[in-house]
Amino acid sequence: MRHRTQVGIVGAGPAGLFLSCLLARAGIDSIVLENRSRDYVENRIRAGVLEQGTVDLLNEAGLGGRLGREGLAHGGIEIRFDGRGHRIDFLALTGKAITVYGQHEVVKDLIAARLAEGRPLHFDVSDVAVEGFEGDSPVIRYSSAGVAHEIACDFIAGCDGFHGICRPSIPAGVLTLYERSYPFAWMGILAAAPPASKELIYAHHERGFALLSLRSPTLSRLYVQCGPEDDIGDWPDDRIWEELQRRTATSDGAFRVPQGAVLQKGITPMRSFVAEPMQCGRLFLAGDSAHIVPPTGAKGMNLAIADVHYLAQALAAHYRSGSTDLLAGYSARCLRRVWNAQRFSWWMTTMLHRHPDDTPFDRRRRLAELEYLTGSEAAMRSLAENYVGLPLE
Ligand code: FAS
Ligand code: PHB
Repeated sequence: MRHRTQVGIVGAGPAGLFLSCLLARAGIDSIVLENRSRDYVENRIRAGVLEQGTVDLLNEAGLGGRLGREGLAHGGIEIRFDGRGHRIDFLALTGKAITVYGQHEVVKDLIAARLAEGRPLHFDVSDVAVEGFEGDSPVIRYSSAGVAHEIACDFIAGCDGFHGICRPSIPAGVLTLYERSYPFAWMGILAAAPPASKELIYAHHERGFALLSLRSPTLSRLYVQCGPEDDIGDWPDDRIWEELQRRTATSDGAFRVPQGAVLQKGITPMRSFVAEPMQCGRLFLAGDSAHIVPPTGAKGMNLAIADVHYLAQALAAHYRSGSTDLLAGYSARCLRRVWNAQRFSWWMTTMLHRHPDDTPFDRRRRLAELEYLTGSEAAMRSLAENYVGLPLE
């Protein structure tokens, strides 16, 4: 079957879905293709922290209703080491807060909005292929329910994540890839347990990093640093609870991590990755298809939202006036924000984790860095302004 649209979007994660909503508000038609089921994407637990800029963009697009009711505004985070907690007061240092609201909730809201408008969003597709994007007539091919489809479009948005097909479809020699793997990963759980604290706690400990986050007054989102090759079988629930407790213990022995049923468990590898440029002809990459940050800085989803904000502006300018300036400048504009987020995420990750090849000097130097950070208003302001999100260009 043949179809025609202005923008073909591959991937229904935060990037693809938010782009489709922004294009609709600009009167631009799009078709979104997703190779997983709706239930799968709506229940895949991932990011949890929205920058103020992300919340503003969702609100400006009329998509912030439930976020406004259920999102949890946080005025700071705690950095914990040597049994002591140090609060980084975002509001005092930057005047901004963050909002804790699960990525899967954002995805639910975006899907509901897309479907309520009766606009095309196809789940469970297969055999997606993109071609012709180096010329003027890009085409997306895919199958659905055993039927072969072809979408002729003006532009393709590759929003299909790190493991998608769009980036690999770009001919060899076009992209420059920048990569760094870290010698550790995160074991993450979603637990039916009340949060241990009102705000997030990032803990540096000689046994490894731990992060105490949350989703609601009855749901905790918790992470412990684990080996890069570990798998879920290496981490029974009681080992996870014990490590969370030991790595976040306070010197007075009073702090407790409330326990509860583990509802989801998963290991997230730690990598930094950037593909430059974020476009090839009429194919534009956005979100994880173009870049990955270690989640320590809570940047991944926020970068994806910023990318498609820029891409929607560029496409709207093209259809409104024929101008191609913003399209030509899309990649460079995104990459300025991406590389700053890469730097911040790398810095948070290397500062807070225990590195297996650390020397005694390294361990002591890292503690000195944490002492300096939590004792210097200038250093805390630098962390705060990056964590809450730098202004969009
Ligand atoms: P996504 O990966 O979210 O979405 C891409 C979509 O494309 C998916 O739905 C996928 O099914 C679909 N797709 C893939 N191939 C396709 C094909 N061939 N055809 C059609 N569809 C296709 N970030 C944080 O800030 N904090 C975190 O704690 C955090 N935890 C994470 C845990 C995991 C396991 C992963 C993988 C990522 C995590 N991230 C985290 C980063 C994450 O939040 C991403 O930054 C965010 O999902 C980026 O959104 P998208 O670019 O839309 O990509
Ligand atoms: C989360 O709540 O899932 C979360 C919060 C902060 C991070 C990473 C993940 O840095």
